[in-house]
Amino acid sequence: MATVVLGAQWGDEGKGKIVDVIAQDGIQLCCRAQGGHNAGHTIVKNKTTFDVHILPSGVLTDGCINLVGSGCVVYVPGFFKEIETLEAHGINTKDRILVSDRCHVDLDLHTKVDGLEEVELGKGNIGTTKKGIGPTYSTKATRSGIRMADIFSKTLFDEKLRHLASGFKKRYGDLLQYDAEEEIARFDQYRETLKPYVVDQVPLIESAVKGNVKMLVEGSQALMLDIDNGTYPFVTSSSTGLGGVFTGLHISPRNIKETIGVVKAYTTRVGSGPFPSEQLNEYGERLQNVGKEYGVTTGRKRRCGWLDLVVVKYSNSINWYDAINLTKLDILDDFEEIKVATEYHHNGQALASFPADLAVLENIDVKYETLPGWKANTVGMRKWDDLPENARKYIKFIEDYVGVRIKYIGTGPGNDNMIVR
Ligand code: 2SA
Ligand code: GDP
Ligand code: MG
Repeated sequence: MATVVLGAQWGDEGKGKIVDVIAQDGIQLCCRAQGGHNAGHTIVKNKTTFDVHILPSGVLTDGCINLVGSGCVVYVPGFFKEIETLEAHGINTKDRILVSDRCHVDLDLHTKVDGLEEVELGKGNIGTTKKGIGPTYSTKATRSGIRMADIFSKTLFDEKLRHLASGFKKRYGDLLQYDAEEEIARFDQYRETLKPYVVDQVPLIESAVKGNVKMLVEGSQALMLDIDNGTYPFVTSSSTGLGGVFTGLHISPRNIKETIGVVKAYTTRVGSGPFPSEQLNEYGERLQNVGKEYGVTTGRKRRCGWLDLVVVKYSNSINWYDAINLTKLDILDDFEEIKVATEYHHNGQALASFPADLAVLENIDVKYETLPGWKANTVGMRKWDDLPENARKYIKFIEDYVGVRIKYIGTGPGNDNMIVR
């Protein structure tokens, strides 16, 4: 049976931490189903901070096998670099990391194209991580992409890569500063080293399911960045919601024991696009500073605002969470009052749900409830009863509004800074 962890807002809710916490409970196989090295998941263990990007966070749990599933895109140099960094920090990764042969390969070519696409969009740019994610999923969808399995046939790989490069050259001309032969030569180096990692995940997952292996699925990015359900086009290019688990890993819905939605106690977003509860004022700045809200992959400042329950409810309508992990509660410790967005109004009418139309979204009036702060230190708390009364009220307010139990409450970055109810 599998536990699934999914981001419920615009990402960086703290998925890495909860994955690490749950992995301690005898998880044998930890999988990523989508995304690439655009992700940045932070785990703080014994006061040491680790960041993972393409590898599942289960890599930090002894004995846990980690699979980069078919729905992911893999930037091979980054994959090796991550392994190297972990090894340098004393993490033994040997025989614990697998990559599906169906993953698409994110090439330097895709990275260059990502940059050019953003330049072309000008002011309307997406604010991507510039890791080649969009172009890799694009070439996957147009059926010209290269899969991990293709790497092992040099003739096929070289031919596909040259074909792909010449297509983009036609599109971008001299703006595309890229040498296909250089990238081909790099893959000549990777070919043998990659071999032990690459597997056919179909029989692997089938036998894991049949053998009752304890599985954990780590979502990356979040529902509001989902290619179908997010704030399109200001989204990433993969299925970040529950649907992506099935296309990326082919488990059955019956194999899911619990789906956990990770919700930050306020809201952040990195990159462009709509953000109704954003606070472009001292509150936003305070959340950014106190919450140390910087991108783990790009170092960009994250935009900050109040918790938006319209967003969380919408994401629950799509992902059907069994439980919520509310994170970073401690960041609100010093606020006199805390606002929570509860309704969007458009032309004087309350909207039934998060709207698809960005033009509507631009003209909404966000309604807030104001709750009293608790003005007390909750850092490191591990018991529900120790929380200040107003903090408990804040949590219950969210629980009642969304209709999902808040089972885990984050009170600090460390993996032991957690209340389990
Ligand atoms: P992309 O690069 O094509 O996936 O970008 C498209 C949008 O998706 C957003 N995105 C993210 N949002 C939050 N966190 C992400 N990971 C890093 C982190 C981000 C960073 O953990 O901090 O370091 O900047 C992530 N990855 C993609 C992206 O900002 C675009 O809005
Ligand atoms: P992810 O992409 O969802 O895994 O989240 P990130 O790692 O990008 O960002 C979450 C940040 O918040 C990381 O720096 C975590 O160490 C930190 N964090 C997670 N949970 C908590 C919490 O409950 N309190 C505090 N203060 N920090 C937390
Ligand atoms: Mg992140």
